[in-house]
Amino acid sequence: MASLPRSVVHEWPYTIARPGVYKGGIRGLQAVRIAGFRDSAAFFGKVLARNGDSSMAQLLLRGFDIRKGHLDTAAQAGLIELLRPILKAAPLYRPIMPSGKEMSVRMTSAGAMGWVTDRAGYRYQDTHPKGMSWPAIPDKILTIWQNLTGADRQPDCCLINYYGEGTRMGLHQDKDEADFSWPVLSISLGDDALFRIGNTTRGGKTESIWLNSGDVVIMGGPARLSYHGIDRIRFGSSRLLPKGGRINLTLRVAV
Ligand SMILES: O=C(O)CCC(=O)C(=O)O
Repeated sequence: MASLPRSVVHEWPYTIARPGVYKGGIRGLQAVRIAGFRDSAAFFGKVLARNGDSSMAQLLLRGFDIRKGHLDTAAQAGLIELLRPILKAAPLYRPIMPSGKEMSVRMTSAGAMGWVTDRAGYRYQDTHPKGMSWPAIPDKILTIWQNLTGADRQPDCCLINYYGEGTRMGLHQDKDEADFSWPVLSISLGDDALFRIGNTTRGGKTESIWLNSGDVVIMGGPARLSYHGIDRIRFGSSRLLPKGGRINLTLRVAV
């Protein structure tokens, strides 16, 4: 296997190079190999043709199933409308890590459980730090989970992260859930974000890809506990949110 530099950034859109073999295989979709990628065993893409364009694609990067352009502009705008009352009922706040340092993103949740962090540690709890219950996860969001994961269970947490200008999220594992056999599904809305994927243990080489509005990432299987994070956003790169920035939703089966 060719060795990779310590960190590789995959730019999108890629030039499609030549047919390759996609090990996961999805019937009816053409398997293609992506140009410019050196570690052919680890990274394959499949183009889903839509009205003659190739803006939708499924990529597999270090076991993360990345659906480029899964949500069209109307679907993205629809989700933002659904989030408005949630953000009113359970406002975004800036969480504090157990170290006492503030996170740069602002956060809230929907669902029976919400993920929180403070001096007492990382955990799920059934109330917002201000005391109110979390609002319900909208059906449209649950449908995305159902369609893409086919899981028998619905998520009980939709963590909502807001990335303003200059914000980031360090490499971390999602490991506060009770059962890692359920995937985590992430939906990107708004500004582009540089998403870094590492390994299931700390350290080692990493690879990054720009996530755009409408992209969905499924983190499951052997990659469920892989380190991942957001290095930076391209503030103002999308017009989805009137004041700019990025919203990321992660659907989780917490308890
Ligand atoms: O913003 C993202 O795309 C990733 C969010 C994330 O890693 C998390 O909420 O645990």
